[in-house]
Amino acid sequence: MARVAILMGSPNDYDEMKPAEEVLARLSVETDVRVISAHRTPERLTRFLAGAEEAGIEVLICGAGGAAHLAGVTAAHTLLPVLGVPMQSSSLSGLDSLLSTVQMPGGIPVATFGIGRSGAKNAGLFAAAILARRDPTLLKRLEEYRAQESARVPERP
Ligand code: RP5
Repeated sequence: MARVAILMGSPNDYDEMKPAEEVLARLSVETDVRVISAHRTPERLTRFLAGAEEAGIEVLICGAGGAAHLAGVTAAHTLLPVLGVPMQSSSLSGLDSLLSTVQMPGGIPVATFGIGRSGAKNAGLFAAAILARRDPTLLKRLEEYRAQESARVPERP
């Protein structure tokens, strides 16, 4: 059963959002990956969110670009933690997506990550860290992941 939903505004966001899916797969956390746009498919978003918690979703990761509303609108519909990943848009290199995602008015929080693939990867890791608070086996896998990543860093260039 998926514990993390990874939503993105367009199929064109998938390449940038894949690291979230990949890192969670490496940690054996099941994900539900969907294309849902806050402005192009608003009913799809409300329908999905209405059933998300009951379906077992505990964290939502939302990637969108441009005037990126997906994370904010998602957060408006749920009390589950929402992690926002700004996509690297072609016109403003993702600065538009970053500001749209991060500048939520007080009251409806979106935890916003860096632009693009590293932001997606960190959002995946952060989702795992949230779940690991109540899941000792996942915490162990997260510790192993950290150790493996540290071991990959050479002492000299
Ligand atoms: C947003 O508009 C999507 O998240 C995407 O990043 C951006 C452009 O979408 P496409 O025109 O490439 O489908 O809704």
